[in-house]
Amino acid sequence: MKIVDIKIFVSNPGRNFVTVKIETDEGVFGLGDSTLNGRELAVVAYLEEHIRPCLIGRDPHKIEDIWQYLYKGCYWRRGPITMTAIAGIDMALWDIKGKVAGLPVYELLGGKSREKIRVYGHANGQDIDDTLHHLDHLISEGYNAVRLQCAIPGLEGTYGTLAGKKDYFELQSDRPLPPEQLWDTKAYLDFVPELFKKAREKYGNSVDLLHDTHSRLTPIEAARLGKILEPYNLLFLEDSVTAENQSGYKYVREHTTTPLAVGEIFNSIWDAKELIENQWIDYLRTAATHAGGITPMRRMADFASLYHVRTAPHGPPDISPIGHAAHAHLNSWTPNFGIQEFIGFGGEALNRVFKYPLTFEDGHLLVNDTPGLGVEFDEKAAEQYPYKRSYLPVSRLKDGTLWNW
Ligand code: GCO
Ligand code: MG
Repeated sequence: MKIVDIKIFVSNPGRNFVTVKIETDEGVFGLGDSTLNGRELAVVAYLEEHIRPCLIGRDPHKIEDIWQYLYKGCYWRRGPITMTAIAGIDMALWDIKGKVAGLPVYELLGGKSREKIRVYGHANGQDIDDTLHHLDHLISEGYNAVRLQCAIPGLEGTYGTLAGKKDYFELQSDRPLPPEQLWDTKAYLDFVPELFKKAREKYGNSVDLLHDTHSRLTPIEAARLGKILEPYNLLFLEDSVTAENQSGYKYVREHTTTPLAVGEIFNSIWDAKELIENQWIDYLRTAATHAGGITPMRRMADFASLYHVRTAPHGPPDISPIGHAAHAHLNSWTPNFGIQEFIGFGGEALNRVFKYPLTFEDGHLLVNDTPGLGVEFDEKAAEQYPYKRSYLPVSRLKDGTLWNW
């Protein structure tokens, strides 16, 4: 079997997605996700100019060799552009192998370790009542683990608080320049414990709660937050600090028993090595789409399992249904799987372009047994939704200092 072409599709059915299609001489094709929010076209150029020519004529069954070839062979290892480009190729190759074998990808990985995949949803609001109202709604839909994010008084556009509005998808796909938002750590730390206090008063321990700090704190601030939140028994506190310097988590860890999660911007195991082997974190949030695909995610999960770290893959709307499907197959297999972030199946346009192999039931995702990854992609429909440049926001402190968004 030979690779005869690699096509790249950029579409915006609600937000931008980069889809890789590998075609073979036997007519079987594979699909992969190479979406890097806000930097999509850099990945497209990498795929078209620097990967496509090298793979034409190769045997698509050699997934490991192709992965090593793209990773080691480029000399400039790692980085989000390279690893997101490799991810789309790697997923497409697993998709082909599954289709040829007549087996879903989870069977190729070693078979199911569980029948269903536990997910957490997002409850957001403009104030605490609004957020808890959203939580009520998710509980009534069957969720039993929910991330709470609430607008901080005085901080317009606080991270994660748009989802309560119906245009969450659109707002994030219509930012031709990066919007600027205000950040104030003191206002945040003064406010956020009240959100969890009220949530526990209302629901007791009947629902698992999570929270994303989106890397806004220093280690000692994060340590303090973790400690204050201990009575509210979070499933995890996500991205409390940036992790370029992994030992930042040592200080958070030493001061709190609130479980810690990080990893959505990691693009290789090296970003997490110290975090894992020092047992500074509890959950690894790395995504297949941004870390080189299914092949390295499997290795990361195995490595993490040696240190009691569980996986909790990043599941935002800026990962395409193919990336979500890759996670579903990985999560079905991963013995040390923890929980999957999930915020629904997207809008009408998205569902016209992609068909998921997943269903939501009682707080869990179920993956069907279609061979390969199981996603269908309608190329004609995708053409109706052209790419739109769109950026993530940036954050500034009140005095103008640029901060972590
Ligand atoms: C999450 C994330 C996202 C990211 C987004 C960036 O936990 O889901 O933090 O909201 O900000 O994916 O592209
Ligand atoms: Mg996050």
